[in-house]
Parts: sequence; structure tokens; C-alpha cells
Amino acid sequence: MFTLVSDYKLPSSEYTERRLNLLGKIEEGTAVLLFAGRAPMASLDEAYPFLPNRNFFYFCGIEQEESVLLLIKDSSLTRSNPASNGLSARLYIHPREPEKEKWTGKRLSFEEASAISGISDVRVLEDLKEDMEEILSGSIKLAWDETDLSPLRAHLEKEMAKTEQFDTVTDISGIVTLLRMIKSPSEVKAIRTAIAVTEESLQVLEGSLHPGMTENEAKAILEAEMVKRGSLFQSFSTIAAGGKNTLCLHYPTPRDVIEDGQMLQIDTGARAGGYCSDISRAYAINGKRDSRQQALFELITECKKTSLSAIRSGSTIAKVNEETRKTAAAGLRELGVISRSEKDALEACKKYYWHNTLHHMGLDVHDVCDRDMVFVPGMVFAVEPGIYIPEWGFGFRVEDDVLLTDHGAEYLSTPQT
Ligand SMILES: [Mn+2]
Repeated sequence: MFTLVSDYKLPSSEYTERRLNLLGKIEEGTAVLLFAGRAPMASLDEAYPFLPNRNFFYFCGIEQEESVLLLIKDSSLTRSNPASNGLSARLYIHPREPEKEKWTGKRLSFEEASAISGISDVRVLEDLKEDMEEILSGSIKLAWDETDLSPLRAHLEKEMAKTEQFDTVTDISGIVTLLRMIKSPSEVKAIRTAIAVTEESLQVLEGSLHPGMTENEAKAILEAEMVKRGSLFQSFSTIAAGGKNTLCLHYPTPRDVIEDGQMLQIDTGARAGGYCSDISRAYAINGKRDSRQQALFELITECKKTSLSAIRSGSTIAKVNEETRKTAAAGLRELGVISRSEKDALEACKKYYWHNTLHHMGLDVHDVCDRDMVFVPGMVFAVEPGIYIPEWGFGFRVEDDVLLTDHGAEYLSTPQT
């Protein structure tokens, strides 16, 4: 299998539907502004790679810097255009500029932006200021995403702070979070595709593991396979940790040699159409787990089973964590890591089992969520019970991606055996 995701896109109808969902949840007489943002500078004239603001991207699928989405809910629109249902969407983008594009790459034409987003009204960014002045001179109120750090929003916020309208600006980030927590069939398909890229790449890596290789070599092999398949930006920078480095969750400096007899922890994920995957694998570098490595692998597999059955409608992140910790504590006692005389094994377990066992996953790898919201079908989670035993000099997590359906949790990835 060779899954190619270079041009993976969701259908524009998906974005149209999301915009209608959002407008259905906000007050009449509101204009929503969302910003793509721009890449922050890394140094002097070098920028970090650009990824659009996820709440902006969610409603239009546009990945061009400094684009702006304007959504209006106003019944006067229906009077002038009955087909509008009182709703309208406009996209503001930088126009094409051949001279500039020679340096920084091709920009979208209006037609391309329209085809991706399903928005017919595409305008030049320059018009935004005047258009907003006109809109806000009426009785329309402004709404935006206050978690958004884009320079353009910060600029507008500063400008508007002096005006009366500023007192009535609404934050829509909470509404968007609730929408993003439930995945549509197209979103699940994109996530499955991202997972396919990750799994194919992991298979290549597994075939090239050998004692004496370095952590960064393992990382490079894996990421090269994902890039080959068109996933240019991964869900996050792949974690590759060998030996005692496996005790560090987000181990950031992969440069050590992985010795015979050691474990290698990989935590990685390709993207497709902007959607993340997130998979962790624990490999014995010489291909054969010793008895302790095998015992921990079996315990973590047991924990994952507990997590899966605890992920059901009506449950919460906290409940799944608690259920899973019970399995971990019992197993660690069995293995003698927690002594049999220990009265409170659940408490003692916290030393070895100390990070969340699951998180929502979507456009962000640790996706936006209301942590206390009870689970409903359509939610997608990365499930990653991890146990780290300093006394043994290693630990790891094994992570798979899961969809909650009407019939319970279902694996999207293929669990490691
Ligand atoms: Mn994860």
C-alpha cells in the first residue's frame, strides 16, 4: 500500500455545512470574523512554517496566509436576496502577484479559493477595512475567536478598543470547540487516511530497526516515509527515544545510540487534509522483547483494553483515566513494582502512570475540547496508556486512535501486538 495525501481535501460542501451550523448557533445580527494568521518569525527574515489558524480553516479549508473569513447572520440579507436565508459568507485573500510569487510561491486565484471553500464571494484583503466599517455602522454586532493570536486580529482589537462596538464583541471559540469535538464522516475518513500514512511509514521503520542506530536515524526514516506520501507537516515532531530516554514523555533531543537490548519509543503522526493521526509504538530494537519489556507491553495492552471499554457514551476523560489507572495499579503490583505491602496501590501507581490516557484528536493533535463534556458518538480520541518505571530504566506508551460510535469505541488504527 502507498497512500498519497499531497492533495487530500475535504469536499467544499463540508465547509458550507459547517458555516451554516455555526450561524445557526449565534444571534441574529452578528458578523463573525475569523483569521488565517501568518507564520511567526523564527529569526531575522526567516519564518516558521505556516499552518492556518484551525478555527479559521475549519470553516473554509483555506491555507493561505492572512486570509480572512467573514460570516454574516442578518435577516435584511434575506430581503435583498431570498436565497441567502439571511446568511452570507465572504472570503478575503491577498490577490495574485506574479513578482512576489517568484519568491514565496503561488497564491490562490479567486476561483481556486472559491472551489476549495464553497464561498462564491471572494474579495481582496484590502477591501476588508472598508467593508467592516460599513457593516458595523449598522446594527450588526461583531463576533470572533478570542483564542486566536493572529496579528491582524490583535491589530483590529487595538483599533476597536476605543469604539463603543468593542463592548459588545462576542467570543465564539466555545461554540466552535463544541462543533469540532464531533467529527463528521468526512473528518473520520481524513483521519483514517492520515493513519494509513503513519502505519505504512511505521512498517518501513520497523523493517530497518537494528541495535547501534541512533534515535534521530529512526526519526528520519519514519518522517521521510511520511513526507514521501505527501504529509509535509506531521501532527507534531516525531518523538524517538531509546533506553532510559523513554522515561521522558516529549523527549526533544533524539541523538543517542540505541543499544542492543533497549526499547525504542516512537510517537508520531502524519496529517491528511489538515487532520492528524497520533500513534505510539514501543519496539525492542533487536526485534525481541525481554521478559520485563514483554511484561510491561502486556500490562499496557491490558490498560488499553480497559480504556477502550471505558470510552462509551456518557463517560468522561476523567472516568477513563480512573478506570485505566486501576488496571495499571493492579498490574504493577502483580509485577512487584508496587510492593504487596503498599496499602494504597492506586496512589502509588501515580509515580509510574502519570499522564492522561486519552485526548481528543482532529485538526489539532491534542484537539480543542471541553474536558468535562460527556462522550457522544462521533468523538475521536488518541488512547495512549503509558507506564514509566525508573527502577527498570525504561517505560513506554502504546497509542492508537479510536472513534466512538453508537456501539462503543472502535479502533481506527491497527493495534500493535
Ligand atoms: Mn497522543
